[in-house]
Amino acid sequence: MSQPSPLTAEELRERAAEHGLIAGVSAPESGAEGPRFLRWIQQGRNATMRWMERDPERRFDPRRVLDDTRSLVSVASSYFLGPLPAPPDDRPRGLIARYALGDDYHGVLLDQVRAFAQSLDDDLARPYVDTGPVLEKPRAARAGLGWQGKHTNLVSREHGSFLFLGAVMTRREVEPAEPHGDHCGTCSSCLDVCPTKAIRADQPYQLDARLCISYLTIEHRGPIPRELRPLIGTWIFGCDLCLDVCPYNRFAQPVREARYEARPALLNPSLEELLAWDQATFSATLKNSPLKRTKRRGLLRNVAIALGNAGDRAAVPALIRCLNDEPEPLVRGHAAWALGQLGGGAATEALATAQDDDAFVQEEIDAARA
Ligand code: B12
Ligand code: SF4
Ligand code: SF4
Repeated sequence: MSQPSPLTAEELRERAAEHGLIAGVSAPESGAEGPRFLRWIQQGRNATMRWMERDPERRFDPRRVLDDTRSLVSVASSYFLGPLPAPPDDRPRGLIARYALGDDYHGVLLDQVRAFAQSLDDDLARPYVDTGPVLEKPRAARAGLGWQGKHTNLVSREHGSFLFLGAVMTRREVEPAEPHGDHCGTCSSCLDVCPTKAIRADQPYQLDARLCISYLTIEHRGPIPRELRPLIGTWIFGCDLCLDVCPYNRFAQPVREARYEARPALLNPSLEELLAWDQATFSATLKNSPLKRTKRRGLLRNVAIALGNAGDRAAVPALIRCLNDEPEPLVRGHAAWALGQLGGGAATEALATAQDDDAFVQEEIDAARA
């Protein structure tokens, strides 16, 4: 198979721009991210995301995937849509990370990245958006698209930090970019705002996924550790606190990608209404939405925690119904916890008489009574 001819960095950027993408290139060899990634895994900071431990070297050396790789092209696309509307009233409402308010970016962006990869005239080129063994953030930083902020996400001076990333492995030779340099300076806003200290002031640039609300509400499958629940606030899918405070987002221009526009059902959703969703409503409302990832039981688990934290006793009847009828032990157990948090006569009475055959739910009921 013939080797595709080299491409200048400028030509590459132009081709990417035709597909709505910002692009840059790094050489295939691993940089500092390789040993750092291995250390992160050794420290267990990947929580239950055990897939990251499999063949870890593949993640920082693309030649283990496509042995002829000459360039690792990093791409970025903004999903910043500007300020979000305020909640219409003071009833308990859930917070959803911006990236998940519209259509699933995996589909939207991967189509764009695939089309861009085809324009490289390398029939072996491999496009990825979260879908392959690439450390997309450090790669994008090495490719000159921005830098990894203290919250670990890629930040760009022009586009802020609400950016999706992707990558293309190619045999095309393109001159690698000059890395961008770190512009966080003495700022520590993202470290200060993190409620769980998933990124600690004394360990910036390193995230402990075990403590991150984004991990807990999206990737974590079972019960959420009890001591972390109060810190989650009303986030029901993901968390944007560390991105929201980043001063570089002040300069970000809103983009108009219709597919990332917020779905009305997901903007300030009423927690009580969400708690009443059955499987059919869940599937119909969340077609092609990132929220499907948690399945119904994971989302309702998060909704129950958010209701427990919102502190509005008007939600007690909805939580009691959930305790009695809900088919998922995971949801019943977290509803019991929420009732314990809200307290008051009706909640205390419901907990006093509640009994459950499921050991986890019964343990939660006992703990909530206490
Ligand atoms: C696993 C994963 C998660 C996990 C772990 C997050 C993490 N920080 O890695 C969880 C579920 C928590 C998560 C959360 C989120 N994620 Co996520 N996630 C991923 C995924 C699939 C893999 C990331 C990975 O490999 N992490 C491994 C760690 C070790 O990598 P790292 O953070 O870059 O770690 C480096 C630094 O710690 C550094 N380092 C270590 N020590 C030191 C010391 C110094 C001094 C320095 C400078 C650096 C340094 O070296 C490490 C190795 O390179 C990527 C997609 C991909 N394939 O890359 C998306 C991705 C990173 N996620 C993304 C997004 C949008 C999010 C959320 C914002 C979603 C949300 N709003 O809820 C949050 C952000 C939370 C946060 N503060 O990071 C985007 C980020 C885009 C961007 N602008 O950077 C990505 C790239 C998806 C995409 N294709 O767009 N995510
Ligand atoms: S996403 Fe939320 S919990 Fe995770 S590091 Fe950022 S502020 Fe902390
Ligand atoms: S909030 Fe401050 S420290 Fe955090 S990434 Fe942005 S500039 Fe860097």
